[in-house]
Amino acid sequence: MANGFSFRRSDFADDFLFGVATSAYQIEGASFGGAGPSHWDTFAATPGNTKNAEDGAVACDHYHRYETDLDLIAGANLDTYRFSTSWARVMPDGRTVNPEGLDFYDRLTDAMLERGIKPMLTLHHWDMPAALADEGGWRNRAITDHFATFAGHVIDRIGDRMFASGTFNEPWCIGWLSHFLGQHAPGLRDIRATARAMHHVLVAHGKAVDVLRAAGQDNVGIYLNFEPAEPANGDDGDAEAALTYHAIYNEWFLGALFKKRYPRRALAGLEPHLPEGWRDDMELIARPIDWLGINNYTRKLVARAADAPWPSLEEVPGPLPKTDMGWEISPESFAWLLSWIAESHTGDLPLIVSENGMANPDTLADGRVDDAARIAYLQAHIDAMKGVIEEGVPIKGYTVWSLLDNYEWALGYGKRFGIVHVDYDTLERTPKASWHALRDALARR
Ligand code: PNW
Repeated sequence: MANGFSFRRSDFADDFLFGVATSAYQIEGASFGGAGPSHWDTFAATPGNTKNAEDGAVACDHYHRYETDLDLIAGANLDTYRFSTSWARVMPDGRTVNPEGLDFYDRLTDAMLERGIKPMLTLHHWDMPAALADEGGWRNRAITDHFATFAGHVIDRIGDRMFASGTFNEPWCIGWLSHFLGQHAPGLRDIRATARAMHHVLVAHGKAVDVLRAAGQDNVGIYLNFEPAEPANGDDGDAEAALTYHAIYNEWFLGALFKKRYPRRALAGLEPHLPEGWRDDMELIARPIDWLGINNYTRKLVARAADAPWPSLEEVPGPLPKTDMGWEISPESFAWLLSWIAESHTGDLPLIVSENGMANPDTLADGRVDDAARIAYLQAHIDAMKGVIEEGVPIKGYTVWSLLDNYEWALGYGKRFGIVHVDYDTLERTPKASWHALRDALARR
């Protein structure tokens, strides 16, 4: 396997942006700087919810080490850093502002600019103040106004220096993964809660877009995650199941944002549970945005599960090589996805690949981490993306998940996604082979 990339920066347009992505709860250390408890702290405190009951209390201690981390970004010749602001750090009880929290993001922003790094903001990457979660979280429509208020505080403080401002990371995870599959906070398995969460997060997005526009933001977007779904077998039942999976996962949010409607196959199960008057929200949800962020790691094989309640489907293991997450590696599906999004929903709207990468059991030996598998994964996906760009799809940037090994949510610290290794005893950072390879590729013209 390769220990370098074959691509070079000059394979892409001069203004194409390469970067890395992280999120607040996964790296900062939630116990520092006057942050309030988030629903991830309370979720992790219940045994069985996360591996070894691990939480983000310390994580990578990025709160104190952000300058070192930004040096690593600049040192790899990267152009942009996709980071998130912690709602529970900025508003510890969900209602009062913690000045220390805003001060941190102000320092972080200036430190990016000093290093020539373009700040790409995610307002919310899952750490909701526990006080608001206790009031029903995404099930309660009142959350949409709380979120708009939070968005206003952040933008008033750092909006003037953002290159791009996105509202949400992965509404599917906030809705389906957290309220139907029960894998993320608040850990519910409830179709009614799911429908409401999947709608309210979009309403909150629309309200936040209005707040951002009123504050003068002109590069506003949202980050959605996608998984192309294919039938496990050739029979009609599996084909139906794959289409339903596709509707829930890939079309629900895109449909609302770009067509002011939800896909029929997903509505079949969710409509009875949506809040009354939901159709009246579609204008607000579909406020024009300036770009779409696309997160993708894998595809899914889907089979019909006749005995299960709606949506009567199950994921089945596929034949392709897998990452340490058990996720199949499929650059072909990634290429299909990028074309499909543009052709079916976004047209000429600029797209950013805002997460792509792999977990690998990277071990540190003699001060080196040889993550050749990650280099191969990234090269294959960058090649696939390049092919799609050549077909005319307007992809403007690519940010690798992730800068650092970090807190992988319910899977704790066991899954390593970083191009930089983190020793969780000493918190020492060691650039992996992929970091060195990226630095070299981005210097080549
Ligand atoms: C994304 N799934 O999460 C998140 O944006 C990151 O915070 C995370 O670390 C990264 O991908 C790697 O997992 C996902 O179960 C988590 O389908 C789970 C799923 C999808 C995305």
